[in-house]
Amino acid sequence: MSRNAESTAFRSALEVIRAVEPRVADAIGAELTDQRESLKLIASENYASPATLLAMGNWFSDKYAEGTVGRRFYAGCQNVDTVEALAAEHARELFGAAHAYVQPHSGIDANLVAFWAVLADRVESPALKKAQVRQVNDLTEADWFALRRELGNQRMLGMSLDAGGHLTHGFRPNISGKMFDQRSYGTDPTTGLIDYDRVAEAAREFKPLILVGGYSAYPRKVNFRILREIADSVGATFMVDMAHFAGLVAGKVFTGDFDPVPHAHIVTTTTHKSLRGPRGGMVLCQPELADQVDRGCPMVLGGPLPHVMAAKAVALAEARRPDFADYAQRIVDNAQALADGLLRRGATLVTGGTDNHLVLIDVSGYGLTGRQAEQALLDSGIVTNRNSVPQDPNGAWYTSGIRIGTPALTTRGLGTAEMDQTAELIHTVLTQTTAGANADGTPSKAKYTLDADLADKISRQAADLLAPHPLYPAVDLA
Ligand code: DSN
Repeated sequence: MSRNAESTAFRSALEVIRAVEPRVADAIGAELTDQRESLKLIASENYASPATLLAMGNWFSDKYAEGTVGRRFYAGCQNVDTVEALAAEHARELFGAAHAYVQPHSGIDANLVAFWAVLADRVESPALKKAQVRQVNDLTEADWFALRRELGNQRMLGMSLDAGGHLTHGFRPNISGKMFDQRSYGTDPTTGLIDYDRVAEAAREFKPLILVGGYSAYPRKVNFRILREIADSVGATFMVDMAHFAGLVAGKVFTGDFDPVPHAHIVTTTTHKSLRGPRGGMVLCQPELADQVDRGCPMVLGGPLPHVMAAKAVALAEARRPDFADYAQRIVDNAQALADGLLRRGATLVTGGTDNHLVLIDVSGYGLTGRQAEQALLDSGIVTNRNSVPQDPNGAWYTSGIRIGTPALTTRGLGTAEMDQTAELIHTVLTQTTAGANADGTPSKAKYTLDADLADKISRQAADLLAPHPLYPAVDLA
C-alpha cells in the first residue's frame, strides 16, 4: 500500500466534509496539528493506525445490529457479522481467551457488561432466571421484587481510587458504586505496592462476590495468580480490568502470573490505550460466562457500533503481528527510561519507578498540586494529566500527582534517549513553576506562575524532540 493512498484518503475525506460543514473539517485538521505538535504523555492515549482510523469512517455506521453474530434483532446484518466475528476471532487468538465480546463502546460499558454477567451467573435467583429476555412476560410483580432484592447489595472488592484503581470498580461517582456494596484494598504506605496479604485479609473479612484486579494509575505489575487464589479462597469471581495494559499483555510483555487472561474468570479492556485500536471496549471471559456476556446489548449497551467493530478487527489484526511485541517492549523500556531520568533529577515517583507503561510523579516535592503541574506542563507543550497519589491530601480534583505514560510517544518512534530528554523538560518546568496565592493571601491549589519565555523555550525543545518522528508522516493535509 502506498503512503500516497493514506494521504489521498484523509485529504479526500476532509474535502467531502468541508463541502458540508467546513468548521468540522477545520477542527479535524487542527486536531491533527495539535497532536503532531505536542509531547503527548497521557498514559491512556495513543495514535491508532491509518487503517484503524479509516475503518471507522464508512457506512457500517448506518447499521443497527443488536444481538450477536448470526442472531440479530435486525435483518441485513451479514456484513456486520463478518467484522464482528473477525474482531472476536482476533481477540481470542491474540489473548488466548475462550470467548471475546467486542461490542462495548467503552471501558465503562465493558465493565457493566461484566458486572451483569457475574450477577446473572452467580446470584441464586429464580426470579432472575425467569427474567432473562425471552421469559420476561412471565414475571409477576413478586418476581420483580424478589429480583431487585436478590441482585441488590452484592459485594465488590477493588483497588482504591487513590492507590490507582478505577472509578468503575465500585466508587460512588460511578454507577458501580451505587450497584455494589464496595470495599477497597490499597497499597502499602511505605512501598506503594499492593500488599497481597492485606488483600487476602480484606477478602476474608468482606467476602465479595467479585474481586476486581486492574488499575488506571498503578505503575507496577500485578500478580494475577495470587489474586485468583485469593478470589478462590472466598468463592469470589475474579475480574480484571486490563484497559491500561492490554497492549502489554497482547505484546507478551506481561506473561505468566502477570497475564490476567488465564487467571481471571472475566477480563475487560478498552481498545484504544496501549492496545492502539479504536476508541471502544471489549470483554474476554471463560466459557461459563459467555452466554451472559453476549447479552450485553441490549441488557446494558445501546446498539453496537459496527464501524468501530470493523476498526477493532483491523487493530487486533495489527496487534497479532510480530512487530507489536517489539512495540510493547519499547513502551516499557521508555517508561523505565523516563522514570530513571526523573529520579536522577530528584523527582519523587510513587513506588520509586515503574514496570509498566506509566509513571506517577508526586509533585508535592516540587511544592505544586497536580492541577498546577498539569497546567504548567501544558503551557510548555507537554500534555499529561493530574492524578491522585496514595493518601492524597489534595483530593481527586486538585490532586498531588501527575500521571505520564509512554504508549503514544513510543508509537511515534521516540526511544530511551529521548525519554531522558523528556524527563529533563518535565523536571525543568516543575522546578521553575511556583504555586500561586488566592486574593486573600491563602495558598491556591490552582494558580501558579511560570515564566512565559521559559514555557516557550520548553515548547520549542519539545517540538525539536518530536521533529525526527513525524506523526502520520504520509498524511499531508496542506
Ligand atoms: N480515562 C481513562 C484513563 O485516563 O485512565 C480510564 O478510564
